[in-house]
Amino acid sequence: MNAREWLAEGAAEPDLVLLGAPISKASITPVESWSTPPAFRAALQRFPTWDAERYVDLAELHVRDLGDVQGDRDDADARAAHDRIRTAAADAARTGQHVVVIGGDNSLTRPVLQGLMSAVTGAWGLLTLDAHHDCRPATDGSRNGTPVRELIEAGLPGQRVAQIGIHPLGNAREHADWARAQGIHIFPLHTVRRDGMDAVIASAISLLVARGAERIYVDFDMDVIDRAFAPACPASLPGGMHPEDLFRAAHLVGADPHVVAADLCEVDANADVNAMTLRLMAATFLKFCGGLATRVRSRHAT
Ligand SMILES: [Mn+2]
Repeated sequence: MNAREWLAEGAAEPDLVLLGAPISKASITPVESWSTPPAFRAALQRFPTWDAERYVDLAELHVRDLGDVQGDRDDADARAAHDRIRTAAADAARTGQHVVVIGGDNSLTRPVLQGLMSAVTGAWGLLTLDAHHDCRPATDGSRNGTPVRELIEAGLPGQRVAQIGIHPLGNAREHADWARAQGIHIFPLHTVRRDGMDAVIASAISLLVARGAERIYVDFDMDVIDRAFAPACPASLPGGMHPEDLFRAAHLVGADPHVVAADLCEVDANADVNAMTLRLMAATFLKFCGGLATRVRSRHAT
């Protein structure tokens, strides 16, 4: 069984539900990230369900693909699609134990997390793997550069946000200053390289939990990866994170009991080169699922 067949299993009581959010109208640069969810599913066909490094079979995880929310291609802007995504995320949280959303551009993170917050009570925290702070002011509405600022301005405490992979040349000074002033825990790329990803993930999660986070949402903005490996991300940069570090992060957050949902976003399948970025996105999702499988394995065994 390949990973695409596994995703199509349609489990009655899913450990994980997947939702596609094919939107692109909120992107600051003109992109076609609406094209990614079906291409992502097709890329899964290239992978087995067996993770040899972690000795875990993803097939132990019961999964249901809920399909794609209606996107924004026929709309003037992303607002109506954001509302649909918010509702669909809340429904998804009532359907499965864990939720993964496949974008689409990064503006989806705000409606997805708000939908989850409305469906699942408790104090939420946000962990981003992103070259950017995404703390631009939403003066022109929700964009792919505004979700973290919008969430904080809507009440998410800045100290319950951690950001891993911030690029040295990826952000305007005023956005970096705003992020720091909110108390966001920032782990730039050079910190990942100095301390290693395992230590950074442990540190980020323990900081969020110490500030009261009971449930953690992980935003994988694929543009955290070096542009040489992620040509289909409009804002990926040279000198970015290497795939093996993102894979380590994805497994570790998947295995952490605080983590209940994630998104993977900012890939424009129509701009990809030889499916490089799509396969990177698919592998990141599978590493996350492998971490999750180590958790449900112990639950199914009891
Ligand atoms: Mn982003």
